[in-house]
Amino acid sequence: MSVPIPTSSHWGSYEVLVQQGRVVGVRPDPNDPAPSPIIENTPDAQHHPTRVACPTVRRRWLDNGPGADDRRGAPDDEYVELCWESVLDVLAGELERVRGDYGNAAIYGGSYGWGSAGRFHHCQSQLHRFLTTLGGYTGSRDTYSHAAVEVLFPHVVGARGAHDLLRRPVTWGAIAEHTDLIITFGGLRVSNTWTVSGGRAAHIAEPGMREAARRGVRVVSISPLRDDTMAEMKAEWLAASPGTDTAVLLALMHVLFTEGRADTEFLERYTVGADVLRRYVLGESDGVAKTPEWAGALSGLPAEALRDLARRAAAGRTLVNVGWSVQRARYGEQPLWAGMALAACLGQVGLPGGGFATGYGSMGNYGGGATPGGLPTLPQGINPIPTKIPVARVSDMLLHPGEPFDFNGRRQRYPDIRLVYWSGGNPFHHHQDLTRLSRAFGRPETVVVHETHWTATARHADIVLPATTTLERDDYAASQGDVRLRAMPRAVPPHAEARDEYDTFAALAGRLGAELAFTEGRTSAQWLAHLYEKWRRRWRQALPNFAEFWEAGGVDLPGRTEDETLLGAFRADPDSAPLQTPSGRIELYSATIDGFGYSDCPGHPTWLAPQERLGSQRSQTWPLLLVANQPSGRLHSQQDMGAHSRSQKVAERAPIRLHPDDAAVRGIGDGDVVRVANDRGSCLAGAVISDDVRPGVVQLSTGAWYDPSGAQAGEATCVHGNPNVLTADVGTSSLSQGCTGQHALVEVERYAGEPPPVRVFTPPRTTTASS
Ligand SMILES: Nc1nc2c(c(=O)[nH]1)N[C@H]1C(S)=C(S)[C@@H](COP(=O)(O)OP(=O)(O)OC[C@H]3O[C@@H](n4cnc5c(=O)[nH]c(N)nc54)[C@H](O)[C@@H]3O)O[C@H]1N2
Ligand SMILES: Nc1nc2c(c(=O)[nH]1)N[C@H]1C(S)=C(S)[C@@H](COP(=O)(O)OP(=O)(O)OC[C@H]3O[C@@H](n4cnc5c(=O)[nH]c(N)nc54)[C@H](O)[C@@H]3O)O[C@H]1N2
Ligand SMILES: [Mo]
Repeated sequence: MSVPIPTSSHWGSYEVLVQQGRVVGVRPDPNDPAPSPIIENTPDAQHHPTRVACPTVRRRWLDNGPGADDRRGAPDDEYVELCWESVLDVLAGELERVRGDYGNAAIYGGSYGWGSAGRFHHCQSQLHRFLTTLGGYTGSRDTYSHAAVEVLFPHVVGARGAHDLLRRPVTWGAIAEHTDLIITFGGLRVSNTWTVSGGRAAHIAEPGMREAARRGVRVVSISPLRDDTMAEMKAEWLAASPGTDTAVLLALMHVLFTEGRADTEFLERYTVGADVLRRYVLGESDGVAKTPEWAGALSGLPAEALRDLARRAAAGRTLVNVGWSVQRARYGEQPLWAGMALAACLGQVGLPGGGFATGYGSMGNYGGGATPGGLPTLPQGINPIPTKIPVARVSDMLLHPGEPFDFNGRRQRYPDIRLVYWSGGNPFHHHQDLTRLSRAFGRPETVVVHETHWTATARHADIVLPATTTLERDDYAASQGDVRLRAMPRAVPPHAEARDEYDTFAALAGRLGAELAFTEGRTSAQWLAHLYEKWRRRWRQALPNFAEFWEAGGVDLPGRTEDETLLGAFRADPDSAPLQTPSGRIELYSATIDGFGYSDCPGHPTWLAPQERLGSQRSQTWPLLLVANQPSGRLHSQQDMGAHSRSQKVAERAPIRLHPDDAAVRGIGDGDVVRVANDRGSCLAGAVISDDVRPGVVQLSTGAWYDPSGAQAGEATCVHGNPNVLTADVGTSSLSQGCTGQHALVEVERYAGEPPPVRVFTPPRTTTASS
């Protein structure tokens, strides 16, 4: 008989079925109206042979001592298992050495990544708290998800407005009630709404979309993939060429301006720079009128469809949504800014169900209300080291210490990193141009990784410490905008010698004379109660105490808001509630940004032609545009060995979707193994032929575990299908320096001969210290 135990993950709350200390199955939470199939990955992942079993040190590092090493990540590298006490001694000594010789800024502790759900055991918070007690570390700022949103919008709508754009958009309920038309760039991808950082008590986006469709909300989906919007929404699909959204948006404005449909009263009262933008759109400032014909030639969309869309947008309540994928590309600031400009021209910013948004269909909590009161949170302390890099510039930092780079109006220099410490992220999943990243990871003297599994990042580390999974420890979970804080009781004992990171850091801090600063004298059980009670005291209303909360399995979150209108107060009275911009208005032209003098991010929304785009010079050599979007089978690279993720693989590899015409000219059939290549690298994938993909575009989602085992033999840079061997390691622009991983030009061909096996789901070669 198996016992059901409730748990929570980024992909939802559910129950694991436990038998004799093992997870044997899962069951959706009956209170979740739209559970995600990703939960089916958990049983296999929990007990997989790639779980890190013991504290482990790379043989070469053990033998040679710290130092740069180009062989980090070599598939035939050997690891030595040591006992916890020895490895902790070694690691404490190494931290001491690096701090002493180079100072704390030589430790890179940005440690970007999603880790797992759970408020206390959140691994990145644990690491940051630990490093802060030691005197600090070089950190990172912003996200891979939407750095361009984070950096651009404070200039356009002010800091508060930018925060609210991401955190307090109107709900799906308000859209169903008020919106006539959603124009969405990047679709409204249901599988993306299965996840939220921290997880959510119930999935609301899918039912929200259904209700909106039922109430007659029309959707125009501008996207290279038909199924970026679910069939029930009956969306009109405009299959624009990726990377041309800014041109499309400018053309929509061109129609509004030339046909007298732009809301000039709104532009006058609530914005600055509309005249500059208008002159640019009409071609008065640069000689190029941004007509629908002009945008049609770039995007492949019929000019008449754009004209018609602009007229319809002006005729009713229209919501312009720019998905995050659209800005995760070179010049990613532009479609965001142009999207806000279009919404301003329509005069609907600050009206319920109208205006601009960025995130519907990107994340499960977007449109699900807000929890402005906050959640129980482990304090990380204040990092005394001020150095921070834009998060996606990690390879540049490691390869070019001391060199200058531009970011948001400042010129900074990369720090000189000697020790890299990662816990709860997988840069060999998330970063671009993995061959270059691998070279960059060869530079530091020591790389430390805490992991549950032998990811490619763990295989680039000198010291690997085994971490427990969420199923092996007590915690509680909730996310921004969530409805309920849920208990996550331990379901199974820790795998082999895996430890909670809290205990690992406490033991390290003890060796470095900082134990009390790190633990404040509490055990993890005491921290759970302490953080909960501290949070509970902030509320005037009666909430259950910790013991009652744990016993009940959860508590509904107080202080939720659902009925706000984004930028509504500003619209009601822009003089008493101005935006925190220099003008107090929406900046359609920003003198600040213009003053930075960046050719890759000028002072108003501008069409800039990216290289990784159909029709570019580069596309003459690499004729297909690869869309590296989020995987529907899992979260990023997590649990790629699980049943649901595996069920999508084709011939063992990541599925790549191609249009029938593109497949036919290349002689590629359904199920074939193909080689996807450009001048940066190559990977093998399994072909799926589908006319849901726009001609000229191929889709290979991220997250197949990077497998370089066939690189030496010339089989491929990755034999498993990780698209980041193909993407370019370049920032969105000098303004935000965000991730541009969504697009890469490639060629695809049938793989001749017997394809090599995928070897990454076998753990690396490990010996014990005595052997
Ligand atoms: N080409 C391309 N690349 C992209 C994107 C794209 O669109 N295209 N999207 C980007 C985006 S938006 C993001 S957010 C990133 C995501 O990149 P990541 O967040 O780095 O990806 P994950 O696979 O979620 O990595 C989390 C890691 O944490 C580990 N982990 C889980 N629980 C624990 C724990 O308790 N302790 C420890 N120590 N480890 C734990 C997991 O095993 C996993 O390896 O990828 C980016 N990369
Ligand atoms: N199941 C699952 N859900 C996830 C994640 C996951 O790993 N798995 N990751 C989560 C994370 S961390 C994030 S940040 C969000 C990301 O959310 P998004 O960035 O919205 O997600 P993507 O799937 O990368 O992209 C959505 C769609 O945009 C379209 N697209 C790509 N390029 C262009 C373009 O140039 N123009 C237009 N108009 N459309 C384009 C693609 O067809 C793609 O399917 O997803 C979250 N949700
Ligand atoms: Mo993300």
